[in-house]
Amino acid sequence: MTKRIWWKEATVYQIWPASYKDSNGDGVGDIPGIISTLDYIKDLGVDVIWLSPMYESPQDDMGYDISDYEKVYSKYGTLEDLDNLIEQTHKRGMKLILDLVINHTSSEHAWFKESRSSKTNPKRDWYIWKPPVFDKDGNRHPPNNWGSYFSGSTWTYDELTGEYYLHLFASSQPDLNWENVDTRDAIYKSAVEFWLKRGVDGFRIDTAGMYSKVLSFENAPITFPESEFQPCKMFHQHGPRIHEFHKELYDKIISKYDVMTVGEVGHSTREQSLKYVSEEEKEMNMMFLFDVVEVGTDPSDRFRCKDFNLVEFKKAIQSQGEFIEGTDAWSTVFIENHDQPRSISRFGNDSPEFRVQSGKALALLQATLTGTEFIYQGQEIGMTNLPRSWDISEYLDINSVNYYRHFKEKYGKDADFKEKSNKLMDSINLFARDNARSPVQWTAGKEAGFTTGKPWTRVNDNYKEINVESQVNDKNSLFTFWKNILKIRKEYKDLFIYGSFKILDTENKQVFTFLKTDQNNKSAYVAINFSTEKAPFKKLVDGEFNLLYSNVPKAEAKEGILTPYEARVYLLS
Ligand code: TEU
Repeated sequence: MTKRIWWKEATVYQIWPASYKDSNGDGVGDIPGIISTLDYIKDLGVDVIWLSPMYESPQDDMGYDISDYEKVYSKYGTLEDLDNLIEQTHKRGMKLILDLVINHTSSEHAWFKESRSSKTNPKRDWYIWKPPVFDKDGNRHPPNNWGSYFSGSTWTYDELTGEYYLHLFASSQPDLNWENVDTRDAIYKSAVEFWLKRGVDGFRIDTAGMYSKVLSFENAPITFPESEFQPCKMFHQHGPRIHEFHKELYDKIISKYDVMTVGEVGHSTREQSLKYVSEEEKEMNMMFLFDVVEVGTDPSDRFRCKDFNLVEFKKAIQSQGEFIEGTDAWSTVFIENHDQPRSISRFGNDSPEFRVQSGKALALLQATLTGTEFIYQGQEIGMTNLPRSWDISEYLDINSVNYYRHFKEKYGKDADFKEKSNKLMDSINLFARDNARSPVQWTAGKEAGFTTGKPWTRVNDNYKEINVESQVNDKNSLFTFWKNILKIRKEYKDLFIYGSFKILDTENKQVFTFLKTDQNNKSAYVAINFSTEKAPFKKLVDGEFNLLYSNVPKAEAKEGILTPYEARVYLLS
């Protein structure tokens, strides 16, 4: 039987501080703002809060570019505020985990400033430096053709010492050199131990598969012939020493505390996944895989999206969760985070007619799947993607901004640029990380009650219809549905949190039906209509069906029919 542990049963709520709640009117969310809402979070049924980076940072990548691991970004508050947040969270019986960003620092970090200062500086080797390559005409080029996640080369030339440094993300996010043991020890001490000693309960480990690079630094194969720079995952994802590094981090620091860790790994085979999260490997407790959130996208370029259908969605859920069956490993359940669009806009339907109902269907889906459940701020009230009518100037994320800039440089003079750009804006509107980053809609009042000042990024136009205030006391709201279904998940945890999962209608394009079964062979039957049309409801297994919960009142439910986005969970006996 799967071992019962607190972090397996926890419901985790992710807070992205800049857009959560502003307490002082400067337009940016802050820690006192978070503290003021802890009772709300507790009321939802949350056990653990994951706080996205709140460290000192120039904010080129919204805090995923850290200039000092031991300081709090001043707009978010002080170290005292953070200590207070830990205390207040604990007081309510919840836990707090932080984001651990250790693949790279900001170029403003003191370590990088030293490293770039000269070739002989003792910290030179703390980052990854390489000499330029010159062609036969004497033109300077980066050491190879690797393309960054944020467009352009992964290499930036530094005039001072005449070499390039590596950055898988923005040029202001230089990659740390994990090959150097002093670097690793400094990371463990400053980024990890410093916070564990202050009482945090664990970490979400950023880019957890990327620390070990293939040291040949050879050219990547050509994936996109029209581009100068190419996807280079095979040279930095699950690199040769990645497991040695994670084992060392666990062994030296993490194992000394009763904390939880969840690594952002993204893509891996079953075999690779188990190396990270099998309990006996002693690396991390669980991981985020992107099978589900990236269904229908090109994983090398999120803005080259394709259509996807329910069949692919089901298969993605299957592969993301199934690898733990029969092992001592653990998995996660999530469909939103700060890097993803809003789930109702992507997997449900955000039109006024179906928004709430499809939101409830997705909530029921998540709450009945195996693994630790993660919810992203605003998901509980059904926040949606940004309006398509907004133009590129409203998009502030470095990922979207750089992408559009490169696109314009390349195609800006084409006669059909307007058409091309419209098409790109369709996919930016669907996939941009900005969609998750608009301010949380607390009320129907000015700036959605997020701030009394001018918000740093624009509030979604639909805040009058979608906000916390109108939902907390409404028994039919999405918020109340979430609250109820999270309670049910806990009450029947053997089935929903720990149970095994079996899809019963893989090829059905309209309805998703699956079975959850616990260690005593008791089962739950889940059926969800993922369409805007009526669908037949079929009992695909034998047994007595006892309705446990649904997004349609029992009296209105029809025997053989599922209305649009109707979702039901039955106990079988
Ligand atoms: O993301 C890492 C990552 O691989 C992606 O989800 C990435 O954001 C996406 O592919 C870009 O198109 C993590 C953080 O979650 C993200 O917010 C940071 O920007 C990134 O690391 C760098 O620290």
